[in-house]
Amino acid sequence: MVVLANPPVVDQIPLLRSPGPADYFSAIPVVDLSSPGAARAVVDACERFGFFKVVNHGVATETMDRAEAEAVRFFAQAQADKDRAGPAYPFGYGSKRIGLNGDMGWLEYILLAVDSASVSDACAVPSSAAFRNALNEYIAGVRNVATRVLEAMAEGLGIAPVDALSAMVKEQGSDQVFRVNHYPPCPALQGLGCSATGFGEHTDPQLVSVLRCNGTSGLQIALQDGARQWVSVPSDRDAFFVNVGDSLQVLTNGRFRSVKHRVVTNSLKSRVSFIYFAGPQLAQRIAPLPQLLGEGEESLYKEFTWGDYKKAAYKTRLGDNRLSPFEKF
Ligand code: GA4
Repeated sequence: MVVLANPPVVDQIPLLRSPGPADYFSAIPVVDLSSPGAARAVVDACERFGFFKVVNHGVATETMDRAEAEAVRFFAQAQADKDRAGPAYPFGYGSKRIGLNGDMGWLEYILLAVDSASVSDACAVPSSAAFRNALNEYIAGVRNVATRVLEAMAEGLGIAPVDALSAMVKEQGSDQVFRVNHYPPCPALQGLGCSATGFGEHTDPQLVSVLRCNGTSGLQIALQDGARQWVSVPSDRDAFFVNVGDSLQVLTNGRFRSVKHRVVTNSLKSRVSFIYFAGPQLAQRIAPLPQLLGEGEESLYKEFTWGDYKKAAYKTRLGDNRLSPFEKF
């Protein structure tokens, strides 16, 4: 048998089948955040897919465009200049390596901590005032969207008070992370029917993640009905996409599912995405909300805090099931 090696440029990066037109999923739920039906629509989408698109979110197009333009300018710098903004851990610029345990993707990124509603002073990156200001304006907007989405979830689930979930991510000291990803095109694979993995399959750890991307598609989610099927999410630069994370799956005792997702690199166009990860304080207990447990219904999970989860998460590979150590059954 002849085993063909990956072309040298994508050495060590797993390849995926290139998505075709039939892989695009047009049935992604769309939630109009300004409509009275938003709460019900959010809950329905979280139960069915753990994923939905948000429109009429109130964040100005200029805010998104300015942050994107500054990100493009940052990534267009010489490699040596970008490397000076590294390493990625705990916060800063990184390239190809994801996490600490050998995962690789065809991307470069900036990982940042968010304090209250802006980039934490603990992050030296980005050093450009224009980029930092643009990100801060964007973060204030996207954080507000996350809050409203979490309130809609509580309302739709019939939980009181309505800030039962959103307060966890708004409290002083909550663990909020922000990531800017740049997936350069990978022309070496053009016409081969395969694409470089941009970001390998995983679930997000936090309550929710709110993503915005430029006009280049690449995000795929795994449908949860029966046999696993990867579908491509059509890009929409004017909307946000929301993922349910592992913590919210536990808080709802599995009623909302944390969605597996990944990014496939385009061979010709670069993709830029911003993701805001809404996590709680380290000491926050992650357990099903009592109001969601039916009579006699038990938690599916052992007791743990967000700090316990995080500590364990950094020992895992991207594609691992990070909730399995906490499952009771
Ligand atoms: C996945 C979601 C976010 O991008 C992230 C990632 C984090 C990292 O890049 O440092 C992790 C990954 C993510 C989960 C498991 C660990 C930690 C890489 C990795 C292998 C910032 C996050 O919070 O968890």
